[in-house]
Amino acid sequence: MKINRLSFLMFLYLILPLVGLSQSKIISLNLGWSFNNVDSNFWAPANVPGSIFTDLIKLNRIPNPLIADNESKVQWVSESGWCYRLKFLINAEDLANYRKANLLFEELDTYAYIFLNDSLIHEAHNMFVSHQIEVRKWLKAGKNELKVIFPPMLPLLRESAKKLPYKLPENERVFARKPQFQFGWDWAPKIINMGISKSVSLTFWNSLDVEQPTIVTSLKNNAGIVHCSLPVEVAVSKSSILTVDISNQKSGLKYFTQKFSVSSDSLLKFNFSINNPKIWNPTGSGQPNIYHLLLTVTDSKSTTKTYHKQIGFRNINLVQTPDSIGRSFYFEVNGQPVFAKGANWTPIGIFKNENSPQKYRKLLTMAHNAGYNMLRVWGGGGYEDDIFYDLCDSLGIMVWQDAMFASAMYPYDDVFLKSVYAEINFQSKRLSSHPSIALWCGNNENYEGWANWGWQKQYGYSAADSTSIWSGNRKLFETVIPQALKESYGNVFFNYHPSSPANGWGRDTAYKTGDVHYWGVWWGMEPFSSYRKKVGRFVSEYGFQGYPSIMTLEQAANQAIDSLNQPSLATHQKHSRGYQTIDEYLQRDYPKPKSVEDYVYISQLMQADGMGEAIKAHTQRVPYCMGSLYWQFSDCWPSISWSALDYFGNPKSFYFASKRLFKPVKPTFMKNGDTTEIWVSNIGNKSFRGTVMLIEIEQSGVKKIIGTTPVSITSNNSSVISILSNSHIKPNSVFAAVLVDLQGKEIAEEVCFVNQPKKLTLKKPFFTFHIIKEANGFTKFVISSDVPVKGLWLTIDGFELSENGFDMIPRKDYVIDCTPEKPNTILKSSSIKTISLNDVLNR
Ligand code: BMA
Repeated sequence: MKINRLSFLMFLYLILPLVGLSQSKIISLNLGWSFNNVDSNFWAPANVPGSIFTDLIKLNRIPNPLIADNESKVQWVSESGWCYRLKFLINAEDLANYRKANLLFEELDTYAYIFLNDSLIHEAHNMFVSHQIEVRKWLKAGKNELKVIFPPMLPLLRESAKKLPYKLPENERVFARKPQFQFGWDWAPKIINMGISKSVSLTFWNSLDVEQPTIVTSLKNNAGIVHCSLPVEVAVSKSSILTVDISNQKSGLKYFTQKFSVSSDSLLKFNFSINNPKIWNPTGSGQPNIYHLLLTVTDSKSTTKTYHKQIGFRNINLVQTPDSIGRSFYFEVNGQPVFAKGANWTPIGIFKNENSPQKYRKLLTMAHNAGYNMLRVWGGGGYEDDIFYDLCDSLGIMVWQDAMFASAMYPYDDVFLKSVYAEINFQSKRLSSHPSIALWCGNNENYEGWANWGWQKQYGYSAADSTSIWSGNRKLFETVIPQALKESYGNVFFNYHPSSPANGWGRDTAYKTGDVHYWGVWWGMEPFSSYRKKVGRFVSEYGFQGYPSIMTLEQAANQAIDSLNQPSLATHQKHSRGYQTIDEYLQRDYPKPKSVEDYVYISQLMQADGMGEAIKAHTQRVPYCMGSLYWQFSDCWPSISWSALDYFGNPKSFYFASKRLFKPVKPTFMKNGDTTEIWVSNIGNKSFRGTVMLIEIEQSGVKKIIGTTPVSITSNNSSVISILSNSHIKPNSVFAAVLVDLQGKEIAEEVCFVNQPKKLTLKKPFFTFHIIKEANGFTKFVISSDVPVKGLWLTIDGFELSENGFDMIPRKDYVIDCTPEKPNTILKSSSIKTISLNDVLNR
């Protein structure tokens, strides 16, 4: 039947207003804001979502604090009060047609008074929750005005601190429920943000509203059935019959459908099962299978609300079983123990509004490409944006989620505890459906600090103060937070660890029981070889700094780099002994660099070698040790820090070392007294059989196979397969171990330069390049060298490389994938720059 176009349009014209009225209407209130300093009157345009700092930078009222030594010039901002204002129109029909109006601030940073048409409608004091306010009664037809007043942040926090009879460690910052690193950290500037940090909207509705639903699932081991529990909060204006449908958004398959009669705002609970779903696995254990659930709630007047949730099904148990040594600490995923490999995740930028989805995607893809299966969202940052968890779900990266408390003791009065309860409840409802969430942890290093950092003496606590602070904090981390989590998870099991680490690294038990943050290297100035002695059951932090590239240093300093000590750069090193620590370690083992470029190169090589020792030691000790999360994945500003990727996402040499050393199966060398052992470690989920070829290499490039050892190694196991006695080793010896599988395919290799880097006498290499163009625009290039090379660093402007910073066996082809940053970039041999330890030693 052919429908006359005009009559169809007329039909729509008649029917749409009716349909429209019963549905809700959402108005974005992100545009048109202006702001001023409460002590002046300079109303200027503001950005929402945004921050007072980014608005002031845009107006040239403050210099960009990420650059040079500008940080000190912007501190007044958080000492001042600010006001954000929006004038907006509401049409009379909307007021006539809708009975309810919800104003939603998805996030406010942090203390704020909200006025609508001069009435105070809400007070905010926690950045980690959203704010939803029913505002129908304050709205009027025509012009309306929304005002958000941010009182001076620092004075307010000082006032809170003064109310206590004693000082809490870290003083003001612990009172603010906002990212703690903003108060300055040993890798972050002090920039205490304020502002409307996420979107604002107004929703008009009449008969039906549904709270963002939360879903928790539990996977039973024995049957292929998943039990799902989906509590849904619905608001209805009068008695209604609701139809609820839960289906797979992609396939349309219905999991649940039922009619409910509700008379007032209610919490509806649905329990349903899904048969034989494909389970979610972390990287290295199988596919990270994801389901897309669609919830549809419809009332008798055909008002419909739909929500989409990405979910996955898996069992993750943190196994902490007492044993003859102490207590284990490992994750069992879908019944299999999994070696957790990855990093600590810190905020990726100072200003949240500038953290683009592209940046999240780039960083998390790099974590995935390096084979990581776990990231720890560290407690001094923030609960991450949804995109972070969505990507972790789909990339197979488990998330260790800290609650946002770090390296201090916190208030524990009723108002504070109530605010934390609401925060954890809000965040866990938001996150509990993500299959990637493996663990909730109460805080970072608070317990370690209380036990070992001398706060009691430093702050002069009486015995009564100490008892009160400690029991108050235990209540916070051992009762309030787990209770709030329990409310979100219902009967579904979740893992909870009150504080990371379980014990401080100065104590022997730290290496026998629970997780450890091992900082003897760096903070304790112990040699890198200590990593071999200080292996814990799960090493959730360890790290060593490396300089970022010269380009990043120039961006930090906003000028050319003549010296690493120049003041415009020095403020980007936030560790009080950072420069000296790098230098002292460098002098121990590495040749003295003669230029800034060589210094940067050597510092990265040292970071890769040093932290590489840690990963080797952790993986050699599997299954005693079942986790290795290094400190820290990336940076929040251009800086000199422990990161593997700099602020712009450029990898340091250590990133590539971690990629090689976190391979499921690999050979490694380890000096042990008078011998050098060759290990094969299997941190993967399958048994492995193959062969290790041991090669002796001369400085001239001559190489000979001196041993071939068959290898058979089960999952999560490691053993010494061969031993070189030091009497056979000459100071300048170079060895390589190459692991091949039964099909003869090369799996991994390691080159061992027996002597300290500064004592090596390596020859200047001659490289041969060969470029292979692929049809899809990607390029590979093959590089080989005439002599053994240590730490080859390649720079090719405009390309991302799959491998870098590696050692080379002479006359062997190394194939590197090059991905152009912009399409149609042509790779030429002349644009490939190289530097190696061989070069530095021969300057
Ligand atoms: C760790 C972290 C951070 C700190 C890092 C480097 O223990 O928890 O507090 O930035 O050390 O010092």
